[in-house]
Amino acid sequence: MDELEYDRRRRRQWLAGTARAEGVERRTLLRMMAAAGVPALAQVLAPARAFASAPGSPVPGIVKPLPAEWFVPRGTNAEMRWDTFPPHTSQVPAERFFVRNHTSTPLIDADTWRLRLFGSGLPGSAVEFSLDQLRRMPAAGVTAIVECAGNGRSFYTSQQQQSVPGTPWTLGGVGSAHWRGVRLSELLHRAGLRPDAVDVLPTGLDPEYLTADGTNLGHVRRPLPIAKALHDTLVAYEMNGEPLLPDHGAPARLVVPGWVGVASIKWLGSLEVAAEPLYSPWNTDFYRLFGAAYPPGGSAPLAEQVVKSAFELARGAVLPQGRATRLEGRSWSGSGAVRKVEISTDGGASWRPAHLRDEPRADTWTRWSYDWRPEHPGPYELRARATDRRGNTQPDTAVLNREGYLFGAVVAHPVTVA
Ligand SMILES: Nc1nc2c(c(=O)[nH]1)N[C@H]1C(S)=C(S)[C@@H](COP(=O)(O)O)O[C@H]1N2
Ligand SMILES: [Mo]
Repeated sequence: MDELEYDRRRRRQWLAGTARAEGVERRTLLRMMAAAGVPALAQVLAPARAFASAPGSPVPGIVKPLPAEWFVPRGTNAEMRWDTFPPHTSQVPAERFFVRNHTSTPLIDADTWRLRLFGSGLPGSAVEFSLDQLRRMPAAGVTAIVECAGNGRSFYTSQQQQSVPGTPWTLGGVGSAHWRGVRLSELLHRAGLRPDAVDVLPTGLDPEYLTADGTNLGHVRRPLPIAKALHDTLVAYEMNGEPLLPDHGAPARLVVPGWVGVASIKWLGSLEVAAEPLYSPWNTDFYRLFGAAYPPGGSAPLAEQVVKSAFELARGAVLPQGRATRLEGRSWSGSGAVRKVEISTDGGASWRPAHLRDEPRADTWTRWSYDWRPEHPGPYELRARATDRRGNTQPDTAVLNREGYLFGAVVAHPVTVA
């Protein structure tokens, strides 16, 4: 599937007036809504109430505990700490998984919750499924990484002296888990998918999102091309064998393997299946690449994630001189299994292969280790550089884009030997 070609087609249809774009421009939206008599989204969504997290929580709006040993609070989000992550755990337990919330975690009553499918890409009126109904359908298990498009963003600034807005993630805006649920293709076929359907628009039940200047962009939602929806997208109700935690989308969320995290809409309330292309702010103003290196309208909407690597080590860690230290970490890519990982302990001058501790797989990360015996005291910069099976290698620098997405460059990791 070629997202660029798809987007060109979508844009042509948009210009021809045959695509829909609610929320893309507020005035346009209001005019369209008034003209078409479209009910406000809130009316068609299941009831949800915003949940106040425990008093004293470092991130209001997140429900689960966020101990400082596991998380770094970042605005409405919580970043996972790699330096305290157990190297022998392959998947991230739900309680340690990073959280990215545009607003706050809603607490949704699973008994009255319904997932509503509707739209011009379905034959008749809307179809609803309860959680029990989903659980009685054939279940599928999928291992997948969820990673924020902004993961690594802070390195544009700290490593490349470029200023970018948004959450200053280091490398902990990512997690891998086993998900279980119903394939989206199964649901779409049960609802009677029409052959001319092109987009599926999942909408979250969390509170509407207000930009910094107070514009209400509505509920978090992002069109997904039908090909990806049918290929490997999951409507997940379990994570690592347990019902989803509220913060990770209970009672059900999308899991869109390999793609930027925003595709994996949490607290799924509805799926609009459309025979015309759809837009939302999350595939127009956000989650495209804008900047000198990109076309004026931005790149195609972001889809696959880039290659990254992280050390399971504190930045600025002190390591012993004259003794072997086992450096550990992992690498991952949205477009295939990791092929090799190289380590540099001299600031990038020379590279040696890391030992891969896992048989690399396309659906999760690959753990690696490297035994290092520094002979001289002083400051060092460690680097890990991965290459995936498609031949994508982490570059020395990432090409700047306005929102600071997809920082895939090699990250310098300072340590001190003493
Ligand atoms: N409804 C809804 N879905 C959402 C979001 C959100 O704020 N609201 N955030 C998205 C983003 S940007 C990311 S990176 C992932 C994060 O998933 P997690 O919080 O389970 O780690 O959820 C995505 N799904
Ligand atoms: Mo994200």
